Formats: sequence, C-alpha cells, structure tokens
Amino acid sequence: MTGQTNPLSEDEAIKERSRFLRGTIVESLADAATGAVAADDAKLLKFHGTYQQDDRDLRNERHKQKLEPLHSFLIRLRMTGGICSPEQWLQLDKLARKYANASLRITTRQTFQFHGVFKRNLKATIAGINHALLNTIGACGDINRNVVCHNNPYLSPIHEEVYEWAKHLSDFFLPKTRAYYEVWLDEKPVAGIPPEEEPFYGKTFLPRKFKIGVAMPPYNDIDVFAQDLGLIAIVEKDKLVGFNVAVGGGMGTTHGDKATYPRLGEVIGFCLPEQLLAVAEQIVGIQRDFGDRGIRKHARFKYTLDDRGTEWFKDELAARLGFELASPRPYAFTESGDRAGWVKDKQGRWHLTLCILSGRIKDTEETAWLTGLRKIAKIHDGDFRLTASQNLIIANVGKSNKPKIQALLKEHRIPVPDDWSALRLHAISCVAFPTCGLAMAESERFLPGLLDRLEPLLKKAGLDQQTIQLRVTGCPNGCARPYLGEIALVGKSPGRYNLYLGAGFVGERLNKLYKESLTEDEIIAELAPLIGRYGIERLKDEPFGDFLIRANIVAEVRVGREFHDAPQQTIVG
Ligand code: SRM
Ligand code: SF4
Repeated sequence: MTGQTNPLSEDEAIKERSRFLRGTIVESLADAATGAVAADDAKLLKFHGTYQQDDRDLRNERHKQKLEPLHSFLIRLRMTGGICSPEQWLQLDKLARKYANASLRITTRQTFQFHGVFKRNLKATIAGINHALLNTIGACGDINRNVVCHNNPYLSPIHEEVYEWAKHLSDFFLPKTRAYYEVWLDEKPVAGIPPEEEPFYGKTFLPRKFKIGVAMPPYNDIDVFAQDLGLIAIVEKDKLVGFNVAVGGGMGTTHGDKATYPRLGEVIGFCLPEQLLAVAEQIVGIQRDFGDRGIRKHARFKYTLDDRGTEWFKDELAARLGFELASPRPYAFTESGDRAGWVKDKQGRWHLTLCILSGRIKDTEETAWLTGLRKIAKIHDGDFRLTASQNLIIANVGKSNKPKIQALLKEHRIPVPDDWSALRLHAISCVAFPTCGLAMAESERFLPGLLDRLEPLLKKAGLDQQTIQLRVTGCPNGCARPYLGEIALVGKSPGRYNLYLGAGFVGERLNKLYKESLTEDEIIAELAPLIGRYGIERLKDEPFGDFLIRANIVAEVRVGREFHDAPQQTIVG
C-alpha cells in the first residue's frame, strides 16, 4: 500500500483477519437462530457473490411485531460477457423456482441475480449454480467484477476473439483462495493456517470494487466509459490489432456530496493484444496499491486518478510495465444499447434480441417469461447472451428452430420487439425496492408506469421510433448507469426523483441535474414540453441529449469533477 493517509477503514481489517475470505461464514450459515449472518461475514460473503438483504416491504411491519427483518440473500453469478448454454439456463431456472423468488434477474453487467434466497438455502443454491459449471466467485466485493463484453460474438470471428480476451481478463483476476470451494462445495481445508497466498490481491484484495469492460466499435453497448478499465477493440483490415485503453470510469455519487461524482473513463493509449493482460494487471495493481483504503466513498479508481493526475498515472504505469502505451488509435462509436429483433449472421444462423423490462424474468398475468424461456431452452440449439442493457439474445438459432421459438414466444405471450416503442427497448432500471438496502425510491417497479405515461408524449411528437436513452435508479449509486441517460431519474426519497438530462447518445458525455425531487406528475410536466420541442426543433439525426444542450436546456458536463458544478445553462441556443 502506498501513500495511504486516511486511517484504514473497518472493511480493511475484516478482510485482513478473514483468512482469505473464510471468516466465520460456515458457522454463520449453521446458526439456525437467525436468518442473518454475523456482520463481518455479511461483508465477506460479497466476495463469494452474495449479499444479505431484507424485504423492505415488510420491514416496518416486522419491526412493529418485534420480529427480526425478513432476511434473504441476493446471489450474483460471474458470467463473462453474459453467456450461458440452454442446459445452464434450465438449471438456473430450476434453482430460481426452488430456492429464490421464482425469477431470474438480468443485471446491467450481463449476468444473472437470484433474489430472496433464505440462508438455509444459500449453500444448496450456490452449489447448484456450480453444478451447472457456473459460479459466483468475486461477483461482488472489493475485487475485479464480472467482465462485460460486446454482445454478439457471432456477428464475426473477430467478435469471438474479442470475447476470448474478455474471458482471459476475467480468469486472470479470479482470486486464488480456496475459501469458496470449502464453504459452498465442501472441499476439505488443509489443517491449520490456509497455505495459500493471493499473489496479486494480497490479504486485503482491492480498496473497492473494480470493473472491466470490452467494447467493439461502432457499438458501445456496454457503456465502456463507465468502466474502471474500458477497453476498445481496434480492428484494422478485418484483424484485431489491439485495444485502446480507457481508465477511471465510474458512476456512483451521493446526493449533495460534491466529493463524489460520476466520471467517464479517459483514453490514455493503445496496447497490442499480447500486451493486454500485463497492461490490465499493472493498471489494477496501481489501484490496489494507491487506492484510498480509508474512506470507502473515495476508494474507487476514478478518485485515485483525479487525486494524483493522469500524467502521474501514465508514468507509474510505464514504469511498472517497462514500456509506454502507444498513442490511441482512431475509433468511432455510432451505436449504443441493443439492436432488438431477429438478425441473421454470415453463417445463416439466427439471433433474436428480446427486450426484457429491467431484465426481470418471471411469470406474470400478462407474460409467462420464465415458463416460455424454459420451454425455449429445452429446444434451443444455440446459447443465450445477456446484455448490459438487461436484455436477452437467444443466440445461434438454427433455421429449423426459428419457427419453433417464434411459436413458443407467441404461446407464452412474450412480446416481440416490434411491439415495443424505441424508448421502452432502450430503458434500463436498477432493482431498488424491495430488496436493495440502499434504495431511496422505487426503480424497477416505477419504470413500467413511467413508460406508459412517456410513450404517448413521444407518439404525439412523432417520436415513437426515436431512440432515447432512459435510465432509472432508486438512489445515486448509479447501478443502471443513470448519468449516461439522455433522460435519467435518480431516486431522492419515496416517490421523488432528481431529473438529469443531456447525456451523449453513445455514452460519451455525462448528463446534468435539471430539476430536483420531482414527483411522477412533475416529471411528466417537465418532460412534456421538452419532448414537444424536440419533435419540432431537432436537426436530422440529432439525439435528444445533443438537442437539449444545443437548445440551451442543460449545460454540457465535460469532466466528472464538474458534474455538480457546471452551470445550468452555458450555451446560447
Ligand atoms: Fe450496483 C450497490 C445492484 C450494477 C454502482 N448494486 C449495489 C447493491 C448490491 C446494494 C448494496 O450494496 O446493498 C444493489 C443490489 C440490489 C438488488 O437488490 O439487487 C446493486 N448493481 C446492482 C445491479 C443488480 C443493478 C441492476 O439492476 O442490474 C447491477 C449488478 C451488476 C453486476 O452484475 O455486477 C449493478 N452498480 C452497478 C453499476 C453499473 C455497472 O457496473 O455497469 C454501477 C455503476 C458503475 C460503478 O460501479 O461506478 C453500480 N452499486 C453501485 C454502487 C456505487 C459504487 C460507488 O462507486 O459509489 C453501490 C454502492 C456501494 O458499492 O457502496 C452499488
Ligand atoms: Fe440499489 Fe441504488 Fe443500486 Fe438502485 S442504484 S440497485 S437503489 S444501490
């Protein structure tokens, strides 16, 4: 650790004494007197891919009845690039119905979460995930998280190659401790002090979570500039020649705390494919050594970079690598989000991107998502791809299976993308209530009603096929990357949201706070005239976010540090 000035946080001590993430998890799981685990174990469990939560809908009632909160656990899978086979899907579906709340939740980082797993079922669920040759290792915690990657490797062999690099990165940063295997899979520990070391992470792992994503222009479908380490695949003459390297992206902020802010990754150079792992190792290593281990709100890589400066960082990186990164190569993003509907690839196989609102796969009165997709998994001859916009690609479908899948979609009333507005297709929301302990307002449960009210406004303005990036979160932590929304609502208190406007369409510009603490009616009242003006005044192909800036409705935020301070209006329209 280098240059640590603030006293170490309690989390550092918990990691240090945990015996490489073992703590007393086994004892906590065995304690039938409570649905919770010991406080230290709750922190350590994150590294194993699970969070202790409680049902916030029931919290007050249970408190009145002098009952402990209804504890349950979220389980998050590690799934590089969001790929799973039909067999794996079927196993996850089974676990979701047996042990969780009968839903699978696609996250904004291309993986699945289970919600509502009681402590007594935690081990069986995680073991069940492993039986499907999947795991949850390091899906949460102060460690490198699930590596996200451009969606559809089948589009070309280079996409597959890029995915392979994402996989190498994910594998490279896996912890070495056997704690996970002992706790969940009954691997026998070696007697005495665990012999292993964590050669890269050490006993205290990283100061905070770390996120890596790989994008492939012209698609920025993973929000590459929101990643701590964003890699932009550079293809020249149909060959992957390397990666531009973007550092220091992140979304989290706290209402009213100017020391915290979202930040976009900055492109600092280019590396060859064969240099990628060494470059990533040294970048994450610098954050491991210099990140703030005292104040957790200040511990993300973006603050390490802003505090010390990009030039310092580049020098430190070059010194560690023994070479300097080359100059960034030209690239251009023109697309973001997912392309919904059926696509045929060069080999004649089909891929269907289905839009799943907030990524929640469950059976409802209108749509039998879970049942329908289970039946599809039973006949599917390709695989499934989860997207960073919480959607699902039924990928690599053979010609003869396409009509069968279409029939199953119809039978289970699963809406095909043609039925959806462009706004709905691209909307993302975080989970928030009832499971998220940090939620200040509804998000997933707020989105459908909001869309029902926004869609007629867009239709009236002749914009129902116009893509606008809408992001909703229940608090400012930024789990649906709201500061990259052309329109974003961030929960402030129950039923009230801050409205942010004006992010770049391909994730290249942060948005700006427009109005604070609005109710749903007030949100609609604010947006209606802006959407009306956009319908009339927009230039050809001008995205909504760009229009809002050109029309002097919000100021352009150029760097994260200006996020809270950029004046409301700077540009004369
Ligand atoms: Fe997140 C914390 C859900 C993507 C920034 N996030 C949480 C927790 C675990 C709440 C908690 O700490 O108790 C949420 C659990 C809710 C629940 O009931 O499921 C939660 N985050 C999610 C997911 C499931 C949202 C979703 O609707 O899909 C996403 C899971 C991703 C995954 O599969 O790994 C999710 N979280 C993100 C992203 C987006 C991304 O990574 O692309 C961000 C912003 C990017 C970033 O990290 O800067 C994000 N989550 C946070 C933060 C703020 C971190 C910060 O730097 O300040 C927290 C709070 C924290 O860590 O203290 C948080
Ligand atoms: Fe919870 Fe806030 Fe993340 Fe939403 S943004 S899931 S409310 S932490």
